[in-house]
Parts: sequence; structure tokens; C-alpha cells
Amino acid sequence: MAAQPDVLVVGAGFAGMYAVYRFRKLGLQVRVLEAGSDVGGTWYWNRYPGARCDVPSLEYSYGFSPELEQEWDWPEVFSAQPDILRYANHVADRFDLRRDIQFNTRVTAAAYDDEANLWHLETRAGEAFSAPYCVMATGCLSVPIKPDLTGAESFTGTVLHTGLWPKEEVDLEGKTVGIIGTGSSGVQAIPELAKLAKSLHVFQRTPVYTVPANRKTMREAVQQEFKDNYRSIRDMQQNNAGGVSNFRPQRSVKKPTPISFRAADNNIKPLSEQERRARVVQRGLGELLAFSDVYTDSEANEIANELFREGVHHLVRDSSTAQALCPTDYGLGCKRQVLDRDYYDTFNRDNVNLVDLQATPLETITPTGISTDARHYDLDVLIYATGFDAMTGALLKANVTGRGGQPLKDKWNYGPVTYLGLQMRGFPNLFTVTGPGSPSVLCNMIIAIEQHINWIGDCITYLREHGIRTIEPKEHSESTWIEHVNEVAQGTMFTSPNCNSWYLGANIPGKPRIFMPYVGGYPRYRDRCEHEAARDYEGFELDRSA
Ligand code: NA7
Repeated sequence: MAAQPDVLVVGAGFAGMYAVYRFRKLGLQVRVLEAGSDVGGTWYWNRYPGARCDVPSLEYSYGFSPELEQEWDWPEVFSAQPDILRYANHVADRFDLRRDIQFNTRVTAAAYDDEANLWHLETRAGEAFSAPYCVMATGCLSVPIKPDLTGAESFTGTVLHTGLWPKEEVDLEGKTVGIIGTGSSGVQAIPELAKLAKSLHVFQRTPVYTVPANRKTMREAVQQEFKDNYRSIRDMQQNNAGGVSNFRPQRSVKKPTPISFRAADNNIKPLSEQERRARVVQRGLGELLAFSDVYTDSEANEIANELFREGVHHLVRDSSTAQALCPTDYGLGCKRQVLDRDYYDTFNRDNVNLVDLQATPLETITPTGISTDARHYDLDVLIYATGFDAMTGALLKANVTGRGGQPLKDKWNYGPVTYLGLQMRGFPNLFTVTGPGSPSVLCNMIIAIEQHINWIGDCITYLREHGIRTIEPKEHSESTWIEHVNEVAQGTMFTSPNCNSWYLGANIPGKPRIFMPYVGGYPRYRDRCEHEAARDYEGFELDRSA
């Protein structure tokens, strides 16, 4: 039997992988338990056609190893899933991470044992693991959900979920495919599925605001300029609200960098109608995202929404399809921005049909397809692009129980309560990575992950060096932090009353409506974490009775 590790880590996505590297450097014995058969997390599971990251790859990459930065080449500016997974595998090989990771191992329970001061983890296969510290690197979008649709089990064709896409190639040639869901995953998949399938029915409940993604291949000179400036780029990331440097190559660009329209004074309201339209015509729908007041002023927001709808009508030939694709009951900036490749143009194809579920509601899944109140659609393949139980789902699914057997689901009955998205009172020595109450999904995830793992590693080292038995947040720290997290989200489009996003848990019936990530910006958040470490974790209760 293997020796008891110092730290158990759940998940071998980018967080769990970096935890192995970092904790080893700190002299800790680490054991990672991962449900999948290999590394990569999100990028392991989300293999659907069209899956792609919405952060440039030179930024969405580890910064802990200058050698890694220099040796890795990205083929595109915004990478597709296979390239990101290839990178994850390279990192795992290069740093020999897999020897501390046990794959095909789903954690089904994590319980704190007060007396022994240990975390006991159980797996689906009945294995048991224990360690003094436990890190839940379980991801923010890792529990795919399917809506509870009548007859769903009766469908006899192939059923797929974008978030659980098979490793084996899915042959769609000659098939009639139906896809439910037009969030980020659906929008990315639909143009690719349309090319592969005989015909595609898109079942849409809520239309989306999506703008064209940057689809540039990487130019060698641009990549080299990034590589030459990586140290200052990493510093810039640390000081940017979203953890991106926005570094603009000077040497390798042929013409001078265009003047940024993202300046704080770049508002849509003061512009004339003609000027607004000219900007959109010249620069595309994405230009609407560059106006500052769109995110803070509901009038400005509606001006942009209307221009967006106009744009959709220009892009989609059939006017009733265009009309159905126009969002009307919520505004830009409420949900995570979706980026696409040819989404609207896909609806101009003869083999693609939009089914507007607001006009013709979905009634039942049948053995052969989907019935709406207007007609039946025969399908060979049914794809769910219906999202995730975001941010809290994976933590709750792991059946975490803290001091005195308190279930995490009870503590979070009215929404997630954490201090800094790193720890929960009543759950000593348990750490979460990019958890609710931290910048998390509002930040470049790799930057957020590295900061959390560094903080957790340093914290565990401190506890061990000072003979401290346990750490958990003080009650006051936790409650004031949650108040602050809520306060900074108020007044933003994220929390406007007509906004229903997964950030708010609104995609899950019965889930408390709380804005889960910290919107106050990564640098402000990081300062707070550093402040805690520098002041001997004064916001935490430390049990020195060891
Ligand atoms: P999202 O963004 O949660 O989108 C899920 C989609 O599924 C959305 O269009 C939903 O419509 C639709 N949905 C959910 N339930 C139903 C039912 N019952 N009927 C019809 N349509 C339904 O998930 P994604 O996977 O696309 O993206 C999640 C994040 O992953 C994304 O933001 C990126 O950060 C990566 P609704 O809007 O609820 O009406």
C-alpha cells in the first residue's frame, strides 16, 4: 500500500497538474485522483467539434516555467481543444506529472475526521485515501447537465453531450442531427456539425449574443515577440482585472497597432446613430463589446442590443430565422460572451434548420426524435449542449462533509459561502481552487489557478513549519467577504434583474440565485490573498494545539 500523502488533490485538469509540480517543489507528497483516463480537465472532456478557448493561447498557458514558455509553439492565436489538450499532455510528460496521478478514479466522498485531523476520500471503485490536506481542483464547468425532458430515456438513436464528448470519432455523415442548446458550446459546435451531418436541427430556447472570434493562425514573428517579452507579459497579467496582459506586439506587426477603442471614455451613448452604425459596419458586431457604458448603463446597453439585432438581420437571409436568432429579453454583458466562427452564416445553409422553442415549445423526446407542439423532428443523433452545474456542482457532487459531519450542501443551502473562494469555515485544511467567491471564471483561468495553487502551497508549508494543526476562515472573514462579493456584483449587467446566467446559477432549477465569481478584479483579489499570507493568515483561525 502506498504511503499516506501530505496532500490529496481531486482533479488533474490544469489546476491539479500544476499542484503536482508546485507541491513537489515544496517537498510535499502529493496524490491526485482524476475521474478521466488522462490529464486536461475541461480540455479532456470537451472534445466536441469546434471546441476552442476564448483567451489567446500565449496568455492561456502556464507561466511557472520559462523553459516551457520558450519551447511550446501554438499553431493558432486562439487554440482549438486538440491543441490545448496536446499542450496539457506535453506538460504532463515534460514534468513527469503522471506518476503522482491516479486516473479513472472518481471521488464520491470527502470527509473530515476531526480526531485524526485527516481528510478521508472514497472513490467509486471503493478505494480509500487519507491525507492531512485536501485540495479540490475539480473545475468550474465540470458537471455537465441535461434538462429533465419527458421521454428523454426513450430515444433510441445516439445521445451525446458536448461536455462529455467521446474520445472516439463520432461519424455524423449522412445523419440527421438535433442539438439542444445555443450557449458557448452549442454556438461553437453548430457550424462544425452542419458541415459533418446530412441535416441539423438547432433547438433554441434562448438566442445568444455571439460575435466573431479571432481566427488568425499564429505568425512565427508574433509568437517570438511574445516569447521575448514573456516575463513582462506575466507581470502585466498580474495587474489586469481579467488576468490577460493585452500585450500588443510592436516589432512583428506590419502596421502600427490600431488605436484601442476600449478606453474608459469610449461610450456608445454620446455617439450619433450614424456614428454608431458606422463603427459596427466597419468593425463588425464585436465592436459593440468595446463600449464601456454598455456594461453599466441600461440605456446604452439597449442601444447596443438593438444594433446587434440589426446586425443579425444583415447576416441571416431568412428573416424569420434572423428574428428568432435575436435576443430580446436580456442584454449584452449579462452572460459570458460567446465567440463564434460563422455561427449566423450557418443558418443560411440548406441543411440547417432553426427550431425556435419559444414559438413552438419542446413537448417530448420520442424514440425517434423530438416533438414540439408544432411537429415531430426525426433524428439519428441527439446532442445536448445544455451546459454545466457551474462553480458549485463538482464540489457538491463530491459529497464533502466537514467538522462534525456537516455536509457542504447544508452550509451552501442558500448559495456558496467561502472566504476568498479558497476555504470554507467548518472544513479545516480543505482548499478549493478557483472556487466561488474568487475571480475564477472571470479571469484567465490559468492565471487564477497558478495564483491559487501557489497560495495553497505556501499556506500548507506555513502550517507545517509552525506546527499548526488546522486552518479555516474566521466566521467574520467569511461573512464580510461574501457581503463584499455580492456588493461588487451589484449594478453590473451580470446581476441585472432580467439576466439569467450560469454565473448566477440560473440555469439549474432550484439553485440559489447568487452571483458566484468575484467581479472586483484579479489584482485587487490577489492583493487580499497576499495580505492574508503576509499577516500570518489573520483572517483565518489557526489551531496551534498540535
Ligand atoms: P450554457 O451557456 O449554460 O448554455 C446552455 C444552453 O442550453 C442554453 O442555450 C440553454 O438555454 C440551453 N438549454 C438548457 N436547458 C434547456 C432546455 N430544457 N430546453 C432547451 N434548451 C435548453 O452552457 P455551454 O456549455 O454552452 O457553455 C458553458 C460555458 O462553458 C461557457 O460560458 C464557456 O465559459 C464554456 P437557456 O439559455 O437556458 O434558455
